[in-house]
Amino acid sequence: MTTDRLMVLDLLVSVLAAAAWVGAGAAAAARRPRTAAALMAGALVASPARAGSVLALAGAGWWFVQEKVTIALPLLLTASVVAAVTAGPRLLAASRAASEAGRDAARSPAVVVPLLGAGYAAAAGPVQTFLLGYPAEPGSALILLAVVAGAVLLTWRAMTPRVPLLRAATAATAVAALAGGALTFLPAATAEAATPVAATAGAVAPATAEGGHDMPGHDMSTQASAPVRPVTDLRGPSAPAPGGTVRRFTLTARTATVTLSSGRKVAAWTFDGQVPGPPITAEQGDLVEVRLRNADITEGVTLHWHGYDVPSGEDGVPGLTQEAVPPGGEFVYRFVAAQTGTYWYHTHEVSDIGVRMGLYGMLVVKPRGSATTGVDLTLPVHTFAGTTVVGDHDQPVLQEVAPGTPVRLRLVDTDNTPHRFTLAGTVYRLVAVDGTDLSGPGPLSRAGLRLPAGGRYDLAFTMPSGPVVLRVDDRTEAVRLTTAASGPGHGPRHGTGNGAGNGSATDDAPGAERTAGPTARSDHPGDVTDAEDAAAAAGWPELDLTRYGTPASTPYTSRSRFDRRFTLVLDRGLALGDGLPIYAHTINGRAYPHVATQVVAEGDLVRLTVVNRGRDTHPWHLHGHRVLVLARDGRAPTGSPLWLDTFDVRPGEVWEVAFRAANPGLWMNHCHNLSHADLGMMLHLAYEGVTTPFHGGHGG
Ligand SMILES: [Cu+2]
Repeated sequence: MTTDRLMVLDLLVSVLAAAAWVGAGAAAAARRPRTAAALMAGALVASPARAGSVLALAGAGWWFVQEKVTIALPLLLTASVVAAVTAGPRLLAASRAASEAGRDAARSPAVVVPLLGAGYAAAAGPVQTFLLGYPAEPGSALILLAVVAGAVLLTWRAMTPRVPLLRAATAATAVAALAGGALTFLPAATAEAATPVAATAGAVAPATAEGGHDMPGHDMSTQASAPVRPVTDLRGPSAPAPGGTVRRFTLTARTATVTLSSGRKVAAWTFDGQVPGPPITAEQGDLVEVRLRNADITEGVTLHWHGYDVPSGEDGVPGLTQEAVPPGGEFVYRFVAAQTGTYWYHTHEVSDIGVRMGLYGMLVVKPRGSATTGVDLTLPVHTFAGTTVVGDHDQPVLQEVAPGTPVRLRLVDTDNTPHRFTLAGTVYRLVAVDGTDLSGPGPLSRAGLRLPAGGRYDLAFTMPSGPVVLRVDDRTEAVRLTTAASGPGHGPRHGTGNGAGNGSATDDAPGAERTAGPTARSDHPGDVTDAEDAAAAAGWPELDLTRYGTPASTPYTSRSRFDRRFTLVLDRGLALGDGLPIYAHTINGRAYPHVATQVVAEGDLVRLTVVNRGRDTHPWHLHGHRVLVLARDGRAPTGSPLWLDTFDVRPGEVWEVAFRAANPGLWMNHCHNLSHADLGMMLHLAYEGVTTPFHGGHGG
């Protein structure tokens, strides 16, 4: 059983146990001893069963059961034994008696209070898991115990005025609650004062108490020797690499009404009045210079180059690497286009709203001197007011392509959630992920491709003699490629000009007019899929990227010696946000800006473990570095090495990734579901000695 299912099963068992105990107590109070006895029997099955489900879940890792093993399970089992011993015999006698006296005996405090008490104790488990999350700490555990004890005392007192040692018990409960409160809130209050500094100047003085076990490799002496550099000194060069040219762009952020392909108008925040913004294209080695201007985005705007490992001062994180550009202001970004492939840019100021409203565009870098042949479409998928839009198309992108033409489709997910793609009508290859070419990508057909939020997949194939259809989420037809002779695609050629990717389409290249050569259809007669059968495509199984392609050597592996190891346990729970307690998306029980900064030294080999014990998918995104996947759920990839900048950590999953700290600076490390990031799921990765002159309170 998967960890995710075990988590659900355990939750189900814990709720059943609580319901059975509370139900037994309620039935006894209602003078129904037989019902009460039956429910108690159920509770006595469910409670030990919970021990079994917790034990099974423990196999996935201590992170998944920490609060259950230390608090919830001991509490449940103890209360169950007490209830069975004290209420059990009385309840059995009462249910056998079947008389008025028996009914009255059932509702005595000696029966009802232990049964309800076991119910409160059982309910404390799921309440703790949902409200407090990982990790359980002594303070919150004391508060939880005090709440259970208080509820028991209240119930008891409500049933009879003669509760033994009521005053002493009440006092003990109050003391436990106060102690728990002090343990929980006093460190938080001091952290509040310390952390905004620690979060940014963490590079200078990172040895905060909350660093804890997350910084085992941290050594103050190495830090002292690192030269102090402000992040504003870590800027791009002013000249291209040898052979490259300077590519200058100006992007003006402004509100605009954008007309989609159907004629529908949407209010948007745009770069240059269009959504997506103008594509930025370059060849490897070029110097990209982008002048960002802000016309009227009152919240401010920046440019972050998603997946592109620019110098830290060009990374566009407001409050950390620059101030957000206000209306009337500007900022010039410069970087050498060192990485080839498919990337994107977006604002990082109030990015949850800004990106959703349209402040994003494509960044595509091709190898130097690579001849453009065939069809190359950049297809950013975005949701505007509930409608799936590809580029600026809310209708399928239609394009005629001559059979035999090489086709490349660059899929980009600019939303907060993953999208599932299917490509029907041809055999194809997934040639690149997050801009990096895969090793030995084999032919694919009848596959569902799940693209994480922020991620990119490049698909390549040779145009067959029939139509090819790309669908999103099994309902939206995104792209329909037809040959002049085939199918219903004889209409206007929406795919060119202002089409998907805003002109990234480069059809009608020399290769496009060739007559049919060997096609996938004749190469793989058994593999070709019917482009028209949308229902069949919806049933295609999801491609497991960790088993796709062929292995290749990597500069490090899971057996390498790591200089630093960090673990991020993702969950939900009450935590202190930016000043107020919120129901946060937490990292190790904390929310931004109170998550300990990860400190590294230049040259370190860093291992990052990301654990998701919540119910949401978290697309994890580290700025400034590609990470190599070492393992998912303990299993190393058996296919191509996977170099990613965004990886989906689904409920119950444990990802192990590694990177070389070779890009000094101050970096965001966060969930790319930007609404989760907004609710606390962010932290900083800081190189020793790098400082920021900005306030450091980046919130999105
Ligand atoms: Cu998330």
